[in-house]
Amino acid sequence: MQKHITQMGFLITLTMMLALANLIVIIPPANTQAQSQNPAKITITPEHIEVGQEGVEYTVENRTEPFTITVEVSNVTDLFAWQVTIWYLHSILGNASKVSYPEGHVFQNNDFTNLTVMIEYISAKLISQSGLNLTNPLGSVWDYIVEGAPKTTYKLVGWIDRDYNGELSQKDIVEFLIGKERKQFYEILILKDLGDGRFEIKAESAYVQYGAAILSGSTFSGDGTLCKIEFEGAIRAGQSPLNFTKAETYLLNSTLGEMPYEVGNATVIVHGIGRDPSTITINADPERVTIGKNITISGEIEPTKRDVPVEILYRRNETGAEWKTLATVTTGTDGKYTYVWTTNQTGEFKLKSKWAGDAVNLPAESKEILVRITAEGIAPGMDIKLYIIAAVIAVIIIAGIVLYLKKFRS
Ligand SMILES: [Ca+2]
Repeated sequence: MQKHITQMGFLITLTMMLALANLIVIIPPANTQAQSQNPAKITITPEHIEVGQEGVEYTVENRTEPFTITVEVSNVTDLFAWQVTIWYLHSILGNASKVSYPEGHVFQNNDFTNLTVMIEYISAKLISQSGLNLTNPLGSVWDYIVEGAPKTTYKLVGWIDRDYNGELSQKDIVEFLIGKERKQFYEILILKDLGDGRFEIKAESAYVQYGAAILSGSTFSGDGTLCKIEFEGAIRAGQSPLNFTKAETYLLNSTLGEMPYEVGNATVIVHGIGRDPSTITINADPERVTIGKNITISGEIEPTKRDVPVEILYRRNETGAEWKTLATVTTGTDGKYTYVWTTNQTGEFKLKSKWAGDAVNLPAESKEILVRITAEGIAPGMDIKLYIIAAVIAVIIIAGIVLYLKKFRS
């Protein structure tokens, strides 16, 4: 019994000593207190990048000069693991090409491991679940639609009115909440009114995610470099942020505690001629006619373009058949175009339309549609065999009538 008490006494003493030791650690010395007033900071260097030349049009094939950024930390204490997520506009910068740990990075002298290596590009189609207030889209819920993947629900939680037109539009940046925690930024390329209050957007997102954790060695304190990110060169004039997604950026200490931090984002300015994407639609009415009848071909350019030429092309629906110009028409004040095709040949034809773009928008080509022109006398859609059968029946009936008339006369 006595022994037990002694053991318990020892345990209590040990616990008290440990608590005291903890207290010593917890009570920060004066300089640490100064550090807590200056929290850790994650920054991109340089914070201002300018590439490209005025008057030049950059594309995926003709990029600006490449550029590289480094991600730095300052004021960290006991850094054990880190992850950074940086998003940017794919329409301007394309994809980052490489991410790496540069010479002298924070875990250089340790045995460490990669946490994540992601250079991601996402092209998405989203449809608002209900009517949308374009001037106040925050809180709206969207269905994220990917072919062959289950439908996911995204909530619009952030909005940057990039063209300052006061409403959700092409060029704007939206922040979507995916699930409970994940946030992702998207640039709206096309915003389409579905006519029933709902809207469809075509949007894209691009980001780099990178990290590291120590396997063995000592944690890092002070200022240093985390990683280096290389871009092959911008693909379009404009301005892109290089911004941290805070929900997916963290600094952990050796007790896996998250260090509070501030961020220093960066901006890339791309000089040159910058144009936005556009789309063009095509419809044919009717899609099946007999030769000599009219097919009305119509469509529109998005965003609306008045008095611009639209080329309508056609080809036989056969492999190797070449596209020929059917007509060149001009859009009206409503941005729509129409052409009435008086058909003069039979067969199945593919139709498409295109426009050449202008100073603000890139050219676009429509999808291909199919029309069928049948010989005169054949009801549209009627099979040729049925036509022969009908002709045979007609001949039999006529023969019958002739026979009947002959009998009647004789
Ligand atoms: Ca806008």
